Amino acid sequence: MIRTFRQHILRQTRLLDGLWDFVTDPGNVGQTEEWHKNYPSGSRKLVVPSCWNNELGLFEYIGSAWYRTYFDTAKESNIRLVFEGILHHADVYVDGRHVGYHFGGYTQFSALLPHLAQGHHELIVRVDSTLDWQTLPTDVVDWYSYGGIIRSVELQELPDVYIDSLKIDYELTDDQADISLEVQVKSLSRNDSEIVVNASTEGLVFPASTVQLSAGQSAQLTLRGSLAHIRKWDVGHPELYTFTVQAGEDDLIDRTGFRTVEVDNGQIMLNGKKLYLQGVNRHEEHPEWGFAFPPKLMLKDLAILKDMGCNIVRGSHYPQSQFWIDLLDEHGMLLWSEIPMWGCFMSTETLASPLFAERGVRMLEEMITRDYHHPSIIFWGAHNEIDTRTVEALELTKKFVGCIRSLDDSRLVTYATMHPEEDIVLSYFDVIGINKYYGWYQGNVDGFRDMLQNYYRNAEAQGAGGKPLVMSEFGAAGIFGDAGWEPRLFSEDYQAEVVQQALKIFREDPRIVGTLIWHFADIRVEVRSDRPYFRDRARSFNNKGLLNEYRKPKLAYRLVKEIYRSER
Ligand code: ADA
Repeated sequence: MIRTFRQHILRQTRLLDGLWDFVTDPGNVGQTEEWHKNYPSGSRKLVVPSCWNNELGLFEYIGSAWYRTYFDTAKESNIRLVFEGILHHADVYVDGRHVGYHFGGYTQFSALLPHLAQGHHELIVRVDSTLDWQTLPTDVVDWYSYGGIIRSVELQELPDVYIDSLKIDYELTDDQADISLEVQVKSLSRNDSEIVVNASTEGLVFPASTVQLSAGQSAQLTLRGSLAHIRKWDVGHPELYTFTVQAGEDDLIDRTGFRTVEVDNGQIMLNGKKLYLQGVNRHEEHPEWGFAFPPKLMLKDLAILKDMGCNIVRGSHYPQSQFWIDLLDEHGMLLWSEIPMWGCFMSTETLASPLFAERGVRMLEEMITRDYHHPSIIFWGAHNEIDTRTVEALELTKKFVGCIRSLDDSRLVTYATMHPEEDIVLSYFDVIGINKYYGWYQGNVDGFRDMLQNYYRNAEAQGAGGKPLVMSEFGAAGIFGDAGWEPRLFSEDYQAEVVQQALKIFREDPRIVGTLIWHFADIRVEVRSDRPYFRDRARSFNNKGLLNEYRKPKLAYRLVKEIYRSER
């Protein structure tokens, strides 16, 4: 995987990124003609990872496509293929055999091939970027419907007994951490085995444990230890601890940071101190790369966030790549992480769909399992702008929040509501996020004041009055370079005025604990002549970025920087 640090020294890994064969399949004939066995001739080459829509002639292509590459094994080996992100449906075939299916473009999955014979192997992936009313996101999204293998593909050679997962948990008492490591080991061996499991981190060697495994079985063990005088991870103080686990001939390296996050008296407390959140929403998107966002540009985006005075970024609206989250860990920047719930505000049919709910729960599980150790993540976001006035939303909320809390009780659970005045799910969350666009879709900026009073009344009535409130989205469109003497709609001046006035209102309200401006940079939007959506998106972009899509600052950026860097 593309991480900022090495996850294995013993386990052999290699990236399969590079030029793959690629052919689109608009009629879906590939399945009947069994392209997984007879890959069609005349295919073109495409770089993995990338989005195919960034290639000439494929800009508007939504549908299925077939990718092919090869890999060699020098001896019979246990192979695990790890796919970091494929938009959206993926079927994986090795040497003509179907070895896995996954839905969900922003979470990783793997295919396991025990005892794969020595030789030259063909890997084919059928990718389908089609979305509908039961997918996350749905087929109506305020971003571009990119398709493809958007993140890296890694090949791992596993020993016969290997580490399948690691979960690092800790309890903090002052500056002491009581740590437990839950290690899951699996055997692919045809014989019984006995292995020793060791683990260590800076200043601590865990007592080793011996595990007996019957052929083909798995086992879970917990290693415990305590560390005194720990350095806490905090905003701007990215203290990280690296854990190395070795099980027989396999190893796994991961990192975490020690910190607490909780709610007290209507405030968010990080390491026991009141936290005021200043941030933006950010899509991991760029017009040249789509969602296959290059690491080099991530570093620059992070530098821009820091320059602006942000301490948090919302990963709108899907799990971000691990490289980005590693960088946030390393720079002491907070993250709100969520699953791609978008397009469910128009009807409750989607919310009531069992398939939709099942997919959402699986995505939550995949996101939380993958990203559990990142200290930068303080919020899990359950959903965005669903119709939270309805019983369907209430039922889905119970499922999603129940799932999150069962997997992680060390972080806060939040969501973004567009119906704060009538919302009936407030009591399920630790922190409430409000998305409202006074000054853009609704009246003028002063409308925020009445809306907030109505929200507070609704929250009181539901027994949720004391919950911390974050303004999770607000803003206005401003076309880069359109500046003048007066703040006309769509000008940089107008956008700057809306954002500045809104921030003033929010910063004066003691019940608001943070602001996340929509949006970091302009993003490409799918505006199609045959559909009624997003017709106001000039240039086919959501122009509410403080920067344009090439990260050039607008007037609003400079004002926000001044505000975020000043005392409240
Ligand atoms: C919503 C949504 C964003 C974006 C924004 C806008 O609040 O969550 O993804 O679409 O509105 O620009 O209208």
